[in-house]
Amino acid sequence: MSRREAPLADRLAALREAVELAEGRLEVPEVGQARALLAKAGARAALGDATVVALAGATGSGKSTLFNALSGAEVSRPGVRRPTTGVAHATVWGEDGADRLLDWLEVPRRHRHQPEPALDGLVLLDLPDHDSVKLEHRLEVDRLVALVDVLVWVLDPEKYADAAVHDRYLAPLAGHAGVLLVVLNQIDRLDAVSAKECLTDLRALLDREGLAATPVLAVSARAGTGVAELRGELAHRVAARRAATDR
Ligand SMILES: Nc1nc2c(ncn2[C@@H]2O[C@H](COP(=O)(O)OP(=O)(O)O)[C@@H](O)[C@H]2O)c(=O)[nH]1
Ligand SMILES: [Mg+2]
Repeated sequence: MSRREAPLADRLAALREAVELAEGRLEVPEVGQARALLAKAGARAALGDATVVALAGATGSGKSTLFNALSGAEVSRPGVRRPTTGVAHATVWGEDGADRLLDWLEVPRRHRHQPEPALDGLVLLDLPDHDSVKLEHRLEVDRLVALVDVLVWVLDPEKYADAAVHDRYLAPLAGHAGVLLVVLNQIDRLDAVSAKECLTDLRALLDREGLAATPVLAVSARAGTGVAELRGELAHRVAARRAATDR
């Protein structure tokens, strides 16, 4: 097993040891940063084995439509107010500890999904737009991106190659295949040939960024295409995290 794939608990133990050794000997900011990371990981571990998945993307990419498609009728029912744009919105599958976890994440708006065993333990967040004109919305995106377990980056056929997204959010996750899924949404807006070209181009772009192991899913949040496949990917991530924390 490569060092990168070592279980999180082992890597945290190694980091704790390094911080203890550095204490009083090394006066560099990295020691303080490592101490903060250990505190964060410890607090999160005490909140159970839920898998926090965030839908991130640009304004109009379809995050909220996809959030509703995954969350089911009770959220998207007409008359239920759409998520406000500056604050993340959560749907929770299963009960255990999610409220304490969402308090810790500072996500106030919550829905509970009906029981669905494959996704039990999933906490899904609809994030603000990463490209919002409002600074506080962008800061909220970055705060939550740093805390979640899995990022589902929602791209659309126009802006899928946006360097701001790839350089800032996707490329830094190279080598961490388990924490990222890429969705090419609005696939219904392309004919079959253009859809294939767009997917091939996006795949090549991600491969060049070191993200060859990251799945790309073609989705239409509006028509429901690919949503079942996305649920399947999320079920895998939930099961993997449960297995890792059950050790
Ligand atoms: N054709 C099409 N339109 C979509 C799709 N997903 C979202 N939209 C539309 O795109 C617009 C923006 O969607 P929204 O979910 O609010 O995007 P957000 O800003 O990322 O939350 C809305 O008018 C949606 O109806 C899709 O898969 N196909
Ligand atoms: Mg939205």
